[in-house]
Amino acid sequence: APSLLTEGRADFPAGFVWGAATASYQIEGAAKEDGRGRSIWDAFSHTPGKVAGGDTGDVACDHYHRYAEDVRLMGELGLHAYRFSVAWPRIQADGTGPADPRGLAFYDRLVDELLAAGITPYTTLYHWDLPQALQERGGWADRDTAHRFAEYAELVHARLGDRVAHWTTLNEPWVSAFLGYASGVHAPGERDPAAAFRAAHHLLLGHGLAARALRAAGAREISLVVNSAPVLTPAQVADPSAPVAEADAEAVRRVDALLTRQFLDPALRGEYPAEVLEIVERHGGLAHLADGDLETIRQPIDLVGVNYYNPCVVESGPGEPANPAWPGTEDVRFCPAEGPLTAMGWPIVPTGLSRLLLRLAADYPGVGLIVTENGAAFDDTVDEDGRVRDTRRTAYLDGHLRAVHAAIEGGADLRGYIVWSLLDNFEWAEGYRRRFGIVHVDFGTQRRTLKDSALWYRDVIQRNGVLEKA
Ligand code: PNW
Repeated sequence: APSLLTEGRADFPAGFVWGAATASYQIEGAAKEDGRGRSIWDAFSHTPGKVAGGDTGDVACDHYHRYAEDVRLMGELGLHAYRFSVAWPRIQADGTGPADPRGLAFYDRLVDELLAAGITPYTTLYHWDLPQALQERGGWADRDTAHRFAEYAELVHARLGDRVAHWTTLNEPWVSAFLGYASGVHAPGERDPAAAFRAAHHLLLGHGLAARALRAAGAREISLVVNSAPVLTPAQVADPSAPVAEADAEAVRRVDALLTRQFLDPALRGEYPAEVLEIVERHGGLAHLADGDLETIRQPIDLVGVNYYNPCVVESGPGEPANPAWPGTEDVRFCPAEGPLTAMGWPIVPTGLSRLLLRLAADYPGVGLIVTENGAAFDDTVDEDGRVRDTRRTAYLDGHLRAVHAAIEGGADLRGYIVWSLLDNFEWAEGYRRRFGIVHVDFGTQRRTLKDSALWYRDVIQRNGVLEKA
């Protein structure tokens, strides 16, 4: 029989959750409305030279005002789930104190609109927009931020918890810590590896404190979302069973420890990988790890959300220049992407997703998995007839859904698939020039247009599967 990884009809299990995702700073706009405070992304995007084209999230998709229209689009697509994040500075302008009722009221309206349309809200509490006032006290490099985060989480849950069952504490702590504090490509734009490791630990501590508080308040399902990827040698990308030299295997283990195990081992097993502890000792030391932290971090959680875009390809490279996002890998070569690329320059490797899911299922038994982000940026334009012919996105999604299907067949406890993104939006350091949406947004007029991939996704959801050919 032909492998369903490339063709043939693939049906998903009954109850499989189909969704689409966004994040507050990337879509909301209304940056100064209803008491919203400044976040680190307001400060960063308004600093010349940080974001392509000088773009900011001041207006973005104007979703703050157009949420009802956007929920209508979700309804047209037949989405089961919508994954969105709450902007912390709308709830607490400076990150402390009582909740601003105006900020809470926005998410209250959004949740009600979703429920009325039959769409299940998946709420992420932190998708990178830290209140700037907390950054001025050290941000995630400071331990107190973890406690502030747990308080904020309780405030949001107190208002939405009667209607929202699915709660994610953090989105992609690796990106927050290492692009924010080590490479400086993201807010707050620091370049201090020791601060990045402290940030990673305090993000985990915030996750644990918030998960404990959410559970005590009755939250039904709690998850942590990580950006993960299989770490492979160049030969393994093409041939999974290609032999790996010991020096390359060691490079692979170290990068995997930093990317995935640094977060999932503490959260699910209550321990840091030895490779990470060894690197942290050489980058600022371990003094920020307090007694009891790992017990706090290891809270029972229901799901791990997996954001996957492409594999991470490395080999041993003695004498390589340091890669600022990866402290402790000075002798590792991060290999340039090969083969077909998206507009981000990211390689398209669907089998990376099945490998990743099967590996996580094997290494972290007892926790459910859900793909919380997967998708691709391409240079989409609206044709004269009003259509957006994004055939490469449809092919990307079709291939990755087949990989998801293969992982389920292989035994992974995979609950759903959430595409990134519902809308073209503010793509962080890349600004608006990188379009990940299945819905096109004209940022001049705010007009939304369903791309061909959105219409295809609607049919996938309807039949709960992919057809012979996309
Ligand atoms: C994720 N990297 O970000 C985020 O969760 C989304 O907000 C974002 O829009 C999406 O992926 C597409 O980029 C990442 O450099 C950003 O490894 C950068 C990296 C990974 C994930």
